[in-house]
Amino acid sequence: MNKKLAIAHILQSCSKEPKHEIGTFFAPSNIALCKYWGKRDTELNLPNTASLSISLGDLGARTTLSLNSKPVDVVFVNGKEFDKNTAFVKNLLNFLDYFRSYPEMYFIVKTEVNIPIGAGLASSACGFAALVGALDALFGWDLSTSQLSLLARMGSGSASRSFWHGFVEWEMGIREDGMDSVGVPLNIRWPELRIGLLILNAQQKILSSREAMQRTVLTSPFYSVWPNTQDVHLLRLKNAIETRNFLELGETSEINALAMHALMLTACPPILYSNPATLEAMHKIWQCRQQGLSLFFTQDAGPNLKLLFLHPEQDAIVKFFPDLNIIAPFMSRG
Ligand code: 2P0
Repeated sequence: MNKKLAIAHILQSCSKEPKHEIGTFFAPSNIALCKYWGKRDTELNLPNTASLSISLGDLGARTTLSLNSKPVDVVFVNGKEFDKNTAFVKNLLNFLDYFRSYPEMYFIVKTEVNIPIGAGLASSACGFAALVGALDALFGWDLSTSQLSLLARMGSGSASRSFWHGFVEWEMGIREDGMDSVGVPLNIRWPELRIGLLILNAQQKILSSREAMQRTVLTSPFYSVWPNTQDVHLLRLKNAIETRNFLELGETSEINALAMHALMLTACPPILYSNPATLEAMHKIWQCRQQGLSLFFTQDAGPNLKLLFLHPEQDAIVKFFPDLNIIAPFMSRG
């Protein structure tokens, strides 16, 4: 099935005309503890494995959408009109094409993003989720959160996990049309959990995750072991979350991220997102562990690290990493 048909299927009984003047939606960014790396269908963004994430609370994207009476799309990011040649805007506008009821339907997109774009902090995840949520609000579709997740997944895979706070599993699904490849919240709270964003380089990445994962699938001789590794890590993570076993959660998340980056190193040509500062930070984290701190990291398609720890150890950890941007994913959320 192609993307156009899959989207039409979800929107089959939905209005083609906006019901409101504007639609607004906030989507939190999410960080995978068990990574999505490789697709079985590049058109629908259907993954080779399930993945599991934690949302970043108030960090994410708030998008407001309205129709433009002028025959042009305009995209504002953080108050500034954004260059349409950037990958971020190009991808958003290409995806919007699937939602125009007629070719002359143009949009004004205003997005407030409070994380660096394209630096491996999941800006595309919250960007696409917020866009789909804003479309739903503008047209008054009133879709379920699962349906929004299905739609956003077709914009960017990880966006399927950006509709909930807390832990979210993106179920791999087995259907060819992808209608069972959707985000599902775990509904387990862990108030002491903290994520520390260690920004080592906020520049745009050179190679998109989309290209990087595809190259890994096609060229790494070790990719065949990835799905089994994921099965084991996902089970361990879910068990760690259910039993609030932080050591198991931290160890498994760190190993999963390192396994993904190890796979990338074996792609041809090789892919390396880490820089010297990334490696230095890893060594520091491992030294902290040797000194008894329960501190772990995960890393996405960029040089930055996301540290994982529990609130009682925060003061000790900040002494080692004074510039850490600390997120409490379960604070003030009911
Ligand atoms: C993840 N990443 O699970 C993994 C780990 C980056 C590293 O999902 O091609 O932007 O749009 O489906 O979702 C980033 O990839 O890729 C990603 P597309 P996406 O968070």
